[in-house]
Amino acid sequence: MATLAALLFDVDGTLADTERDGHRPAFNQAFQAAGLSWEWTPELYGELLVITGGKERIRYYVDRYSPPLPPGWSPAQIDQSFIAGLHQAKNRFYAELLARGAVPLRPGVQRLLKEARDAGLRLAIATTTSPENVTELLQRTLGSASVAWFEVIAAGDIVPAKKPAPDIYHYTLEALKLPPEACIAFEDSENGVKAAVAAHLKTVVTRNEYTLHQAFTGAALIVDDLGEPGRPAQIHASDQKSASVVIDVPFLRTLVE
Ligand code: XBP
Ligand code: MG
Repeated sequence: MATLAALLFDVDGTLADTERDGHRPAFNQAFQAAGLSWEWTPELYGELLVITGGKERIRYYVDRYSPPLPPGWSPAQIDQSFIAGLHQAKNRFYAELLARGAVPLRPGVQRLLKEARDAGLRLAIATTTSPENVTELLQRTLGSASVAWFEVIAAGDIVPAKKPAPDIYHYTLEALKLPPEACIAFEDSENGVKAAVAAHLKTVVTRNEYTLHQAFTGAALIVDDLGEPGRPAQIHASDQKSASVVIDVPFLRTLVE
């Protein structure tokens, strides 16, 4: 038994469905701008999501799928610095998509953040994505003041091993100076749940189109989304007896206290 002190949020797929309509088309725009004919369809992108981290995902695609190179290019050209350049371009295109409002927050996210702040809970981000992508998403969906709502924004290359390694959660807990028992993590994917559970965190999964059929071993609760008053979210697995729930602060306290 512990007292709930903080909520730790993943970003991609959890705060918003950023992958299919955000990162994926931005990767394609970056490939095109670099003169590459590569195209990541929604289906192929689902396969590539097994690898977290945009730079790591491009490397995996090149090594595993041997995509065509323009005439005169050699495979050695696709080195880490080339990939880093592609990735930076992808993040610029991603920011443009967010600025156009292409990626809204998932149901219940804005509500729960407000309720948590009103209840005096501390907030943090623990994500694999690049820090600039986090700031951009928060500013575009919740306004520029929202970045400061999060006491810790742990993102991207700040730790050497990305999810499913627990490092980003260890980093976040250390920065908050809190034990895992006082926190709840929010994730959408198997890789994310592995990271959170390995850091001994109670984890709520809001699954999405890409992660629907994944195994979330060790998760405390699996739902379709956080729900809204009058439209509770369906529960797919938990110790709770009810079939649907609006995930609010009193409910979250029952998970840890
Ligand atoms: C998110 C990721 C990221 C994003 C793209 O995983 O794996 O790589 O797909 O962002 P999680 P970057 O939600 O588990 O943190 O290109 O900035 O890496
Ligand atoms: Mg995620």
